[in-house]
Formats: sequence, structure tokens, C-alpha cells
Amino acid sequence: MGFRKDFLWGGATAANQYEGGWNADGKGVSSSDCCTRGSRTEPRKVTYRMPDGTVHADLMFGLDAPEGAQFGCFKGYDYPSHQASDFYHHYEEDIALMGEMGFKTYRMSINWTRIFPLGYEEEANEEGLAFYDRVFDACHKAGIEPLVTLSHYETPVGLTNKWGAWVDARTIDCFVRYVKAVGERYKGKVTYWLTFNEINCLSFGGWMAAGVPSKDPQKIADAAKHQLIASAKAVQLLHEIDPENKVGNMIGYGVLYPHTCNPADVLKCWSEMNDCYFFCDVQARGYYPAYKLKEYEKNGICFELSEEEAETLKNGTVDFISFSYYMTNCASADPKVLADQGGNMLFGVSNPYLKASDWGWQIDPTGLRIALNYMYDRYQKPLMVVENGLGAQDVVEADGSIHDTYRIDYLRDHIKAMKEAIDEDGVELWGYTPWGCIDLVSASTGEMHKRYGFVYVDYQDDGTGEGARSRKDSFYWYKKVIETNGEDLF
Ligand code: BGP
Repeated sequence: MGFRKDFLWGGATAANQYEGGWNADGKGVSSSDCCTRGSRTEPRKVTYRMPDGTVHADLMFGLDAPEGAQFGCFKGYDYPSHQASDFYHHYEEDIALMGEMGFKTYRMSINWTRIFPLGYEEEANEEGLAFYDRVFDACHKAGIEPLVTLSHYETPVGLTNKWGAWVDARTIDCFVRYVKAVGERYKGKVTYWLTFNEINCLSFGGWMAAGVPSKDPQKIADAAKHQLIASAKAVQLLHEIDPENKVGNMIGYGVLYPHTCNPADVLKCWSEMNDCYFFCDVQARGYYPAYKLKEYEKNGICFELSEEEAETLKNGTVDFISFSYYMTNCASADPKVLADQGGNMLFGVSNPYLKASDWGWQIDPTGLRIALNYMYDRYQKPLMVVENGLGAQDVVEADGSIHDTYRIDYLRDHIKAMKEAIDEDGVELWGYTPWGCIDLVSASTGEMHKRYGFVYVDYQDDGTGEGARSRKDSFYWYKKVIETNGEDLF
């Protein structure tokens, strides 16, 4: 009963939101380096220069930039990824803190642009490779098994500026070259891999997920196909490099409930959920699902798969499924209900039974048990919850302590739900890595003060602060959770 003996307790970060050192030691510019800071009310933007020399900034979500735009970073704009939490210069201290909490695993990402600065070079950047050697060595010294995401919201802008990044099939070869370089280099140091972070985010966030500066449905469909093929090739390649390697996918699990029991709402809910299952279906089953092919046909999207491509998808299915889980929402077919929801529409219709975080994310631990069951039932593969947590504003007391009981409550309830899914429902769960285990920059808003960590990082939204690390109350609480393998949650 309870969590398996070798359960992978840990935490998660991503290079683009955590590492900083954005141009250190030969690193190139990635899609996230061109995203400005926003807030809950002020959306993030992406910067680019037009051939006439003018510089522009357009909305990150739903970006539809004009032909000829060349993306980059420009004077006068504030880019939070450039400093982030400066893990680049704090990795030893940070990994030691993770070790002190007893982490068994640390989910992190390799920044593709540290290894291939423009994305399309033939030779890897040795300084970039050496940095991750040091990081993985520090992990093993602390008894921590790295779990590495190959691409977490960062595509080299060199690829976007050259041919539109993932819209072009040539990006697959560049990605495979990158996977080969890191797979071979870190053989024996890394055995758990994830291909693309929240790959399904591509449906509404082409820039974030794929460096695609367009929302044209044809381009999004092409980019999706190329990422899915690249993911399947990465699985095969990593297995060839080391048969010990275990490779998973990663989706942002936007669990939805029908807003009412009206069959029209239930049907809408099923169809909206398919937006997120589609990617996972291909990665876990090895072929495109019928509902997606019909949708393409209906919407006039050209889609073809050669025999060789179909074979690649079939032979590149993942070993396990991973996902992020923060909240649930509702789906409604009623235009009146939809009109009432206003700004919440990115996520869906709100649920009157649930409370929400200060950023409007609805808190639903039972939804995690439901999510685990949906996933396990659908794919029959081991699962990992690789992101979960509460983004909240912390208060540092005069003595430096941080009493984040709200975060402990959130995590406790979600751990209980995972335990129920294991004990009551028989779900096979390998690990749990709460998001932003050490404070980092928010992906959706670019804020620093939307904090998730067990460890506080003294950087503020305006970039000020010394970057000093300090333990929150949740640090000591999570240490005990890990020590007791999830038995003592109080
Ligand atoms: C997921 C992303 C992460 C992370 C998290 C929290 O969608 O994979 O990169 O940031 O959400 O979101 P936010 O940072 O917007 O609070």
C-alpha cells in the first residue's frame, strides 16, 4: 500500500525560467529569451525586427507576426529569462538544497541553445555540454537522479529566423542531432528523459511550444507533425544509445468537466479534451487518432504521412507518460455561459464548486485522482506527475522566515489524491516532481512573485535582489514527506 519503495520524489524546473546566464559561454538566443515580462493583467510579448529596421513587440499567446520578422532581444525591453533565478551560477547550492530535502529525482531541462546556439550547427558547443556535466555530477553527488526534458518552451530563434522553426521539417534533423549529442554525452549520467514539455500547448501557443510565430492552423498542424516525428525519433535514438534509458512524453493536462449533464456539454467536453489527448495518443499509441484526421479533413488542413513517417511514429512510442496538473475547468456548449466567462477563456469555464488561486487557477485535488485514472486507463503505461503546485505571493517575515501554509495545504491534498489513485484504483505512478521547487519565473506572466518553491529566491519582478536562497516552511514539510515516503503529510 502507498507509494512504491523507489518512488521518485523530487521537484521540477525548466532552463528558460530558472537558469539565467542567457548569453553565457556561447549560448544562443531561444524563443523564451525574446519574451518580455508581463503580469496577471499585462500580457507577455515577443520582440522582433522588421527588414525596415523597426522593432515590434506582439502578444506571446496567439502571436501572428508578419512575414520577414526576425526575432531577437532589443534594448529597452525587460526579458525575465535573462537573469531568471540564476541557476547557472547557483547550481551547486541549489542542488545541495534539493539533496537536503531528500530529492530522489530532479526534473530539469537542457537548454538546446547552450548546445547548438543557432539550432542548425553541425558541431555542439563544448562549454554548454560541460555545464550540464557539472550539473549532473552535482545531482549524483547529492543522490539525485536527473529527469531531463529535452525541450521546455525554448526553440533556438536561429531556427525560427531561418525557416520558421518547427513548421519546417528540417528542424527534425536539427533536433535529432541535438538529442544525439546530449544522449551520447550524458550516457550513464541521465537515464530518465522527456521529449517536449507540454507538447499540446502547441494548439494555442505556437511561440511557447515551438518557436512558431503564427497561429495559422495549417502551420500549427505541420509543426505538430514535425514535433511528433522528432519525439518518436528521440525515443528510438535514446534507446539505441543506452537500452537503460527510459523516455517519456509530457503533456499539460487540462482536465475538463462538462459544465452540466446536458449531453451537448458532455460532447463539447469530450471534444475539447481531445485537443490535449491528441498528442499523447500519438506518442503513446504510435498513430494519429481518427478524431484528429477527421478534424483536419473538415477544416481543410492538408495532412499526409508517408509510410516511413508512420513507421517512425509506430516504433517511437514512449515508455511512460508524464503530465503537468494544476487545475480543472469546465466545458460548455452554451454560448451564454461562454459569454459570461470573459477573461477565463484560456482555460475554460469556471467551476462553482472550486476555489481558485490568486491567479485564477482552480484548485482541485480530486481532479488529480481523476486525471491519473483517465491516463492510466487510456494508455496502460506508468505515469509521472512532473508538475503540480500553487503559484502564490510569499511574505518574508522580519526574521527571514516564510510561512507558506497555503502551499503545504495544496500539495498535501494533491499527494493524498495520488495515494488514493494508487491504493484505491491501482494506478501505476512512478514519481512526483512539484513545479518550481526553487522559485523561478512564471511562464504565463513572466513574473517572479508568482512563486511555487520550497526555497525562496531573492529576486523581484523588476530584477532587483541578490538572488539569495532561503528555506520556506514547506521545505521542512516536504523533507518529512519524502523521508516517510508520503506517509506523514502533517
Ligand atoms: C506549465 C509549464 C511550466 C510552468 C507551469 C506554471 O504550463 O510547463 O513551464 O511555468 O506551467 O505556470 P506559470 O509559470 O505560468 O504559473
